[in-house]
Amino acid sequence: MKSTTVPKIMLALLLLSLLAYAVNIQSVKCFKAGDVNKDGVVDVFDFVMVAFDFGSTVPPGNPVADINGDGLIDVLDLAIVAADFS
Ligand SMILES: [Ca+2]
Ligand SMILES: [Ca+2]
Repeated sequence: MKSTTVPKIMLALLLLSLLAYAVNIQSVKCFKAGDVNKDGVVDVFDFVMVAFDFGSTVPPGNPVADINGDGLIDVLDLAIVAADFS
């Protein structure tokens, strides 16, 4: 009966693949709460998205503009954008 062993090169490739996967996981973008449009930066466009529906309830306002999730798009949501502004 022939014994089957995994060549060391295969183990090395497996370890390299796992390492590359782990590095890739760590490079996933973490969006700040104020990044309303999820483009990776908190800037004037995020302010505009909140300002556009300012004073609205959700719905009909855009739910992503209600950053704190209280059902009202107001100064508290703008404050979150301002706090995260880059
Ligand atoms: Ca943004
Ligand atoms: Ca809100």
